Amino acid sequence: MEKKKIRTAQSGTEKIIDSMPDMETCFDRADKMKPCPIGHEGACCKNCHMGPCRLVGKDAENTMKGVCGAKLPVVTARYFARMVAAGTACHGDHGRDMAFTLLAVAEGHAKDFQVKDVKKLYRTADILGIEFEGRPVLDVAKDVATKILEDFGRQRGEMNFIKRAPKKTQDRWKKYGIVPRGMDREIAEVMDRTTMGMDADPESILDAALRCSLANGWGGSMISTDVTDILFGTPMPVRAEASLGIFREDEVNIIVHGHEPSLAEMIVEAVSEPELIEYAKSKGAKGINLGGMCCTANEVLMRHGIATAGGFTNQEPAIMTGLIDAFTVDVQCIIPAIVDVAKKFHTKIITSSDKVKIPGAVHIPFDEHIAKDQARQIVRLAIDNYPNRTKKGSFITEKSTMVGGFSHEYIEYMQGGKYRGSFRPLNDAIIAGRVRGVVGLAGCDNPRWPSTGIHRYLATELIKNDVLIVSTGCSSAACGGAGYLTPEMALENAGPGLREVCEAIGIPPILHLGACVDNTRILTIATAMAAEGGLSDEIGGMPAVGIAPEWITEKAVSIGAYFAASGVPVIFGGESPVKASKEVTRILTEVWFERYRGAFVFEPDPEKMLATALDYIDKARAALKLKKYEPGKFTTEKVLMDMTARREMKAAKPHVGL
Ligand code: NFS
Repeated sequence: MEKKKIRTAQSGTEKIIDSMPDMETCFDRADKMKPCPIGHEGACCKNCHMGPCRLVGKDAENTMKGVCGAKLPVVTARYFARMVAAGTACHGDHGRDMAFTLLAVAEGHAKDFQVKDVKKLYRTADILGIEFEGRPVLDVAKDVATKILEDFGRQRGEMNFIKRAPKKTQDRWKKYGIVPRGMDREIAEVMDRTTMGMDADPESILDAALRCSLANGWGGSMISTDVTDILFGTPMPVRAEASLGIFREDEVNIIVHGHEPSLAEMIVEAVSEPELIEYAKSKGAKGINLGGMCCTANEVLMRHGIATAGGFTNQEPAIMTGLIDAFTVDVQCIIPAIVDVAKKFHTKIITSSDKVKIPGAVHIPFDEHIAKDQARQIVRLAIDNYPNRTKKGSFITEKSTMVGGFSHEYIEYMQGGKYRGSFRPLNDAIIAGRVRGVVGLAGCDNPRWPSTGIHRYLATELIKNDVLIVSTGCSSAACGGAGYLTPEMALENAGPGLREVCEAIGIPPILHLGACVDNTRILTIATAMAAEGGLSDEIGGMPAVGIAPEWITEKAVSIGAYFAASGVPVIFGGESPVKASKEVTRILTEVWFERYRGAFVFEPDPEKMLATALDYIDKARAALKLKKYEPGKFTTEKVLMDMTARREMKAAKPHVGL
């Protein structure tokens, strides 16, 4: 008998796909569509109409040229750089939209939104050199929005948040000429350089790619994180649920999917309005149930405890439950196939951005001036659709509890309370060998192998090895759905040192930091750890690694590049998209490590990913002259700030959910 193919590590998702063998999903398409072996490894150039040129064959690196004469390393470097530019554009636009919303709020055009976190606004104003003491909040907000909007169109100079990086890290960027000027300029320049007849030096092309990526990490994405916190609140730990089991049979189910939380925040408010709940009851439902997908899910989960239905590969299976009345999408990672699946059910797909239209969906373009009314319109549409639901009951019942919402501010607070918050305990735990190192587990879940499976494998193995994990994007949905984002996970699965730290502070061994733009929270944490002392005095050299084991998007490549440039080695799963060129591979791994102390490594084998991550961590420990990591053997007896000690410190900040 032929062995059944496992499509995903999520049992609920697997069950729903199995129950509808005639329904096509991304897993079927991934089976049918074999990747083009030439493009897959970066050996195809289609940047002009003399081609596409395929630079393959024996010793292609040295012998093959495109019609224009471009050699293989140039072609491969261009391909990588263009992925970075596209990813930066995507995250950058997200930051731009958030900044425009803040400006609209400050100018009084977006009455449904407020500045919810005034302290964060002041902190951001302070970083930007904007006076805030004694000034009206909205005046400060206007200045902040105006100043950060300059980052997109600036032609010369430096982007505003570059100065947030440790001095040594900045010095490296200056030395190698990769300080970004303005986001739009860096994207345009990569596109320019990589057209036919332009830059023919792979190293120079890749420098431009790094500069562009920094415009994302220390620009677009960081702006997005900060403005989202300013408008909707800086996250604190909160309990939520995860997986396809979150839908309720007797309630109106609404999903918010995508990345930008502005409309989703309004929907969160609308679903608890008594009139709308009454309206739902008038249609026979017991209430309204809101859930999220992908990064919009992370945004509303962190701030409101809204459940997540999962990450990228759960989009179609979610609709296949037959229980979703309205599936609202904003921008990014929205697969057009959802409309085809929805046609077989009663689910209404609603697009809300003029940048994302899908034929067959209802289009309600988001307008911040009337945001709450639009949210109500969407909720009503879902309620009106509820009686059309034909599916009775649900056999997807498994769901996990999770704790999410560890902003970098909260992580600092939890290590000492409001007045003594710092990164000292974490640094000390690393120095002592209780915590071997830190891994940022991030990125997508991919239908090309049992989706979420590599996240699960790495998560469990890393914490067993006393590695603290910070998790973002669909990786946090993967871990959340597996039940890993709980303090109990530390007790049951973490190594002895990490378990002790987690128990003392009362945290899970995997901290949910938010959406993919919130990878910038990791940069902020690493910067704070460098400033705290005792480890590296720059981001490079920390016992820290980033892993995106199931990455899919160009955004992921841009993120990986800005981590590498900032000094963090990153390991990406799957076959390398630059495999065709040894020279490009050498630059990404060896040259970048030498210059920036970060690197971009592609490794398809999960066990080798783990080994490579631990190797980077152990080598960084050795270079810092820290004690060699040995499980259960710690060097110092420093007392961690435990829960009792923290309670005694009269912390004024509420402690939600833990
Ligand atoms: Ni990140 Fe967020 Fe998920 Fe991948 Fe897409 S949702 S921005 S790109 S698929 S992690």
